[in-house]
Amino acid sequence: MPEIAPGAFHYPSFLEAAAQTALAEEIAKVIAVAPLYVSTMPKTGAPMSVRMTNCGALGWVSDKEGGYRYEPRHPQTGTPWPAMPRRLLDIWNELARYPKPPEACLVNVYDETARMGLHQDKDEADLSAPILSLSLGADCRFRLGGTRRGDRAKAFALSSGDALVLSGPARMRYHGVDRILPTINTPLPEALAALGVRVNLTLRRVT
Ligand code: MD6
Ligand code: FE
Repeated sequence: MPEIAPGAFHYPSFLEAAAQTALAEEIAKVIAVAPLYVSTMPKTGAPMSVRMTNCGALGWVSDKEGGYRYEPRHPQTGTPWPAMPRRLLDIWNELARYPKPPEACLVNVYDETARMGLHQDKDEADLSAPILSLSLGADCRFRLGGTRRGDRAKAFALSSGDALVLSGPARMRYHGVDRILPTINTPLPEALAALGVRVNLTLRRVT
């Protein structure tokens, strides 16, 4: 039932309210150590509308000169990323069905106007590992396309507490966030509420 396309699993309300609050508190601690930053696009240097940080051994970064890549340190503080909370490793073990632990957790913070263009996650050396995402706060309209950019996409809402796994034949599907849905709004838990309206975490195996 959660399999919405071969290899793509959507678990609505996977995290109940108390688990969302506990996760938000841990992510707030991550952000306190590894402040949110604005990434820029390769080549153009255009800023992304989403603010980011990471936890885990590696973090996803992007800038004009270096492009998309994983780095062991925060691009502004130069400090290693904070450890991945145990809670996230447990969720990976429950949902990812992959023998090795995630090495990176990208934290994306959206305000009401932020979006994420259609993309493939392909900066990981190990493309056989799934990517697992968790959403907190406002609903968004999420678009899941095919493995070619022009393929027909299906759009659905990702809501607070939802988990999404892209694995196997779905791992290289294009996807993005069309927009935040302001009307059907779950506020972010208190610990994160000052930072934006929606937070998405993506857990990745990199090497
Ligand atoms: C977001 N999510 O929900 C962006 N990528 O804000 C992603 O880009 C994503 O949800 C890979 C797997 C699951 C995802
Ligand atoms: Fe993605």
